[in-house]
Amino acid sequence: MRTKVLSLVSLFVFGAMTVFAQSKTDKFKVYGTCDMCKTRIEKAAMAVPGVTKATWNKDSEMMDVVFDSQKTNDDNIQKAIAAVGHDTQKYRASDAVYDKLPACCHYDRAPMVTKAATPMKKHK
Ligand SMILES: [Cu+2]
Repeated sequence: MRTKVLSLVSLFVFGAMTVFAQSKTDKFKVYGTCDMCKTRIEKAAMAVPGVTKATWNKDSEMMDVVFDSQKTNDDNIQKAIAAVGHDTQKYRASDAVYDKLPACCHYDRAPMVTKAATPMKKHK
């Protein structure tokens, strides 16, 4: 009887661990401005197979995602978002796609891609 209970417990623990291992939560920066951006960004993220939840915060420009780590990863999601015109923490949208966004959606692009981001040493 005792071993039966133990094996049931271990089976349950193992099962729970597997579920937790698959469902991964991540947070990263996505550049955007308005509610239209929010819809576009979330739609792009949700279209990635394995993504179960995608929420973009307009004020903080932070993206919260929940996904199955066996089906996809952080990079795939960020690439999908960049593909619809929004720069992310790791990936830059192509200029052609960015230019086609409605005017209200033209966010300030990441500092690293502007001309102002010249290395400090050159000023000395
Ligand atoms: Cu917008």
